[in-house]
Amino acid sequence: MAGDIIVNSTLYFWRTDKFVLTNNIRGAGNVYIRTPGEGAMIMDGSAQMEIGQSLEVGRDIYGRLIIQNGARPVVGRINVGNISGTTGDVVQDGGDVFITLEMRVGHWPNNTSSYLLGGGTLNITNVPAGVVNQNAVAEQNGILYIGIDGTGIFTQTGGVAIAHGIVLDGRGETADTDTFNLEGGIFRLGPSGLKSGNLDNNTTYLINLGGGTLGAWQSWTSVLAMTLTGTNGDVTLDTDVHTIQLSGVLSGPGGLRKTGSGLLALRGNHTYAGRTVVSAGTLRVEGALAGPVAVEEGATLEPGTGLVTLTLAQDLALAGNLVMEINKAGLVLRSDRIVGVATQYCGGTLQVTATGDALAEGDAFDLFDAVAFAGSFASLELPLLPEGLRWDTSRLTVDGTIQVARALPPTPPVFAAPVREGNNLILSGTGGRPGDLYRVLAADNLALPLVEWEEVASGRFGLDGSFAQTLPILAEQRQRYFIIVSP
Ligand SMILES: [Ca+2]
Ligand SMILES: [Ca+2]
Ligand SMILES: [Ca+2]
Repeated sequence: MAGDIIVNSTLYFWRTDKFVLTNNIRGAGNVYIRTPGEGAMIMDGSAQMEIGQSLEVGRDIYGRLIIQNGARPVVGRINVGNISGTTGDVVQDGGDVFITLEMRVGHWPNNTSSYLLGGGTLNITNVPAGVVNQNAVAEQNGILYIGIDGTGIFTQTGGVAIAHGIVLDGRGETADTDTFNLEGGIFRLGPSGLKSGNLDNNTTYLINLGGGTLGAWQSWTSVLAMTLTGTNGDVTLDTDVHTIQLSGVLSGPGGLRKTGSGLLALRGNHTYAGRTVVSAGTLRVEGALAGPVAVEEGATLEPGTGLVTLTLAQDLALAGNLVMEINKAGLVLRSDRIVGVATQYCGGTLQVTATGDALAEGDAFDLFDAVAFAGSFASLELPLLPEGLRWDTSRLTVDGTIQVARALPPTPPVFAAPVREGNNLILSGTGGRPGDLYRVLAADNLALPLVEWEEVASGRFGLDGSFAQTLPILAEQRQRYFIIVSP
């Protein structure tokens, strides 16, 4: 059959062979795919499909759809597995799929259906009014549903997907486990984030995160448990400029890498064994991490919001910014703390911010507990202290404490041995406060009161506290005394 097909009701494909779609299909209706046995519909761009309602893969009878480069279907929904006991499978190796309403994998009961995204793009373009409320209400637009009355398995090994959110285990327990496997490619989520049905109360789901990127085109949150599998590497969580907040337990043998300039906020006691690498932006943790943690140059780590103890179990390597808060309320001194560290490699910047009452001599804050410390912070940004006080950081990389101490008396500048060059006397020395003004005073009689000494030179101490002046030696002067004063 040749020519374009207009579908304003429902068109069934019922084939037992693998066949390429060669008729353009468009209209307001549905297309149902039935390909029992070894059959499959292949979309490779030979013809295109643009329909307003549902493309159902596995409708009443098993169905299989293969989407390849060149294909550009635009459909209201893709439903995989429809009518009780009917299974469907979609394999997308390439092409660009546009879903204008929503997508369901494992739609009807008694089926386990799948979608494998290996390449191309999957775009669920609809934007619901707000974060989806999946508490016994109908499915909503903009969402990838993995398991509704049936079971859904969505696996991504490549390509780019985008949706307002993913909802797993939409209507509760089914025979198999609703599963999202990320092993490659990029999946960007919007405000609905990652949810489970019945307001996150449904629990028969698995979120397996390996190599690949879970991103954000808007800020999103999830309370769901996730497994960091390490399959094809550690998962990348790319916040872009947004915030991703995860408060379900993250477990498994893998690790995670935080990229993007925004904020990744982790809450809870996470047990994943792999590394946590902060490559860009801010990682804020409230709770515990089991594996080693590294903060790369330009990236930021902060324990929680407010005064929080971050419990680690392995090494902490700091090369970026570490932001710690301290607080004084009456006699009570509290601070953010990082404890349980094996070896803490210090580098980059330690930034400490203070709230509460004014600090006083003797106030001490224990910021870190580590078995061993290595290196030192390149830069310390500590709270300003009242006049006459200073920070004693001598134990910072010994036992993790900083303490308020009395300011050291200023040390006076001192002259080096004078040098004669012809009829000039060169007076130089060290020990001044860098940048401060100084004056050199002179007198013939050491007993003269200082106020009567003659100013013979002035200047500013160098960045290293040094100074130097060349003074002419006058014939009538048999002996001459010099003193340097500042200012
Ligand atoms: Ca389920
Ligand atoms: Ca904090
Ligand atoms: Ca300590």
